[in-house]
Amino acid sequence: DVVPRFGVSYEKEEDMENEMANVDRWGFDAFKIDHLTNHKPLTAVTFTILQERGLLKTFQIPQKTLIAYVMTLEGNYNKDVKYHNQIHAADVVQSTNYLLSAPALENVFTDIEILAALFAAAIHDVRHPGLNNQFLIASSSELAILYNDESVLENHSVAVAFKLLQLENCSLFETLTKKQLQQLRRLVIDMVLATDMSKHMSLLADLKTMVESKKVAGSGVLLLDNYNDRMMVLKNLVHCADLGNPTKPLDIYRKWTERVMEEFFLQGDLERQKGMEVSPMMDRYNASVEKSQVGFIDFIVHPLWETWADLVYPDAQELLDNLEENRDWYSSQIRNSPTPTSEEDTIKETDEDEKFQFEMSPVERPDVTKNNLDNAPP
Ligand code: 8BR
Ligand code: ZN
Ligand code: ZN
Repeated sequence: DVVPRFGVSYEKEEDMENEMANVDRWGFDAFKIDHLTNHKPLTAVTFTILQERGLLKTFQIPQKTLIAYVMTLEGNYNKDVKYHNQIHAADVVQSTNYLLSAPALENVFTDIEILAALFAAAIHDVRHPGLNNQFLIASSSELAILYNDESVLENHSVAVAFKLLQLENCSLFETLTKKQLQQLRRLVIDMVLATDMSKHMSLLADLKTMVESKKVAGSGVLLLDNYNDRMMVLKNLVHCADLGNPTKPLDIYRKWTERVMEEFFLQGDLERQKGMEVSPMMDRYNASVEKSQVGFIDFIVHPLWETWADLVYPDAQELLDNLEENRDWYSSQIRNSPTPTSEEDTIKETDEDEKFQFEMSPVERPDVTKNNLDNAPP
């Protein structure tokens, strides 16, 4: 039997083709693909991209095996989770693929590195329960115990993804040599663990150092001549894709924000119910969605994307422009939005800095402050 064009079945042929025609563009709409494929966007996007890049041929991966594996992977994303579900995974695969295609990175990475980056993106949040590391640690969850409080969710996703490769018909990397497989595994582990937000500041610091001493070949393509530099750029690339929402067209960005906030508020409800301290951004009675987004952009997303844009200059200028416009839009909404009222009708003031403590490790706190000052608006 024949494999369908995008690796999954779908009914509205024309709509599907129209949307998948955007797979190489930054405005790609993963929500539409989720809808058109009966919630199999991850399979459709991953299959299409690997096929398009010729990676199945290069590594002799049978189409059937890829589909069996990604379908299983997709099934292991939690569809009831509002944000960290298969749509987010599909989106990060598509964004990673776009970033890998930057002219400044042409022929910089090997096929194994590209395969590893796309695979890392596909698996990076698998089995995410819709609760963050801090919650899992604070509530002494099974997962926190299993991973000794260190990058709990990220470690779990990698372990689950590699375990799924052992299922029947799912051995995606069977045809790779032992050396290729070792290399791929190392790359994937490092990239996924680097999506832990508590690693953000040190990852960004490394990227900044590289930008300062950036080397380019004659053709303007980046020169990355050692493993550590390549690895560091790949970690930042997937991290940028993971934090790409605020750089997308505003209507898409707003959909992601809605979902991430719904997920946060459910965690906040659970914290309240368990008598735990409610994370400021997760308190549906006190949080300001618009303020959170402006803070998220000013302290996390803009510093990262600005540095990335320097690295691949001028390939990411448009995305940086989007980001700045979107930031101004959310900022303009702050005055218009009604002030949230708490259960007792009291409003606690929470400053932006405090809001971003929640996923940063204590050791890295001084850097956050330093960064804030460095990037303070005039
Ligand atoms: P993860 O996808 O690995 O969780 O990293 C992104 C994190 O950035 C989210 O968990 C969340 O803490 C934060 N975030 C905020 Br605040 N707003 C976001 C948004 N609009 N889109 C994505 N992440 C957001
Ligand atoms: Zn994550
Ligand atoms: Zn993610």
